[in-house]
Amino acid sequence: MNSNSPKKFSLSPEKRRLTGAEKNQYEHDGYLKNLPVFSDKGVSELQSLFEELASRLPDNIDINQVNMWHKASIKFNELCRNSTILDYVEDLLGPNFYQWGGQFFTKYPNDGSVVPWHQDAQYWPLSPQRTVTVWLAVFDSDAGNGAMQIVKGSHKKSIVSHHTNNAPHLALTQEADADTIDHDEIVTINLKAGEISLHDDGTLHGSGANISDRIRSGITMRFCPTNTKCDLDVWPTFEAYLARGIDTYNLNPTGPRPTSEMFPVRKFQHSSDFL
Ligand SMILES: O=C(O)CCC(=O)C(=O)O
Repeated sequence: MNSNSPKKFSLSPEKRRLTGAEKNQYEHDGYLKNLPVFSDKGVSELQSLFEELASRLPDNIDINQVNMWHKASIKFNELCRNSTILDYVEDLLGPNFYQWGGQFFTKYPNDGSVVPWHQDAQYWPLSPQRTVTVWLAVFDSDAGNGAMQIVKGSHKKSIVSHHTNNAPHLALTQEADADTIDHDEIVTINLKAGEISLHDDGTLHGSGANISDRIRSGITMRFCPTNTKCDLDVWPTFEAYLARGIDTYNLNPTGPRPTSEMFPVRKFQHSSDFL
């Protein structure tokens, strides 16, 4: 390891590949949860990374409003190249895929923030719509501290009606209309720190407020098969970061791995902002 190589996080001895039944469940329900990635030691390392990166942000930057950490930080980028995470993603997407997003979704105790119900594919200009989101729990996440929730099977329906909601406590402005949520199918994505969930970009999801005295933070990593093209008229700063395999399609601009430890200051920054 040369001095520029970031440290690798310690993996859970229970890490594995997805079973056929899990792949079928993902296809049928639009999500999987409780997949092991990091050991207890790895969780401590992960939490230290969170503290380090969060403390790098100036006070006026909301950690939930920046989403390109994989372009800014060598350590974050390396975390997203973790072989166990990529194995799980490969089991769903096949051998060739890239990453385009890397973000924290953090709720400090009683900070009141809420993620409204939404479908990611509703506002992502990607075609075909096949992004898999990895949600990595930095701390335990459960109903008590505002864990993510999903509507099982909602990815099988078409995109539902959304409206704009600019309420300040919402982490996103796109919100699915209330009557599109089937409350009988809601599943809480409770995760132990160091575990991941995976969800389809058509799956309705959101999360309530953290009313506990415990922090809740997860890292999302967005992965697409290499035949996915972004509409650059909508997202001109989009860049594909090949995560595994080869890209024979070359449909998108690509970004270089970061070479230093920087931090994003707004959404959708281009890699050249971090050089
Ligand atoms: O962390 C959450 O509660 C929501 C995450 C989310 O909206 C996403 O992964 O797209």
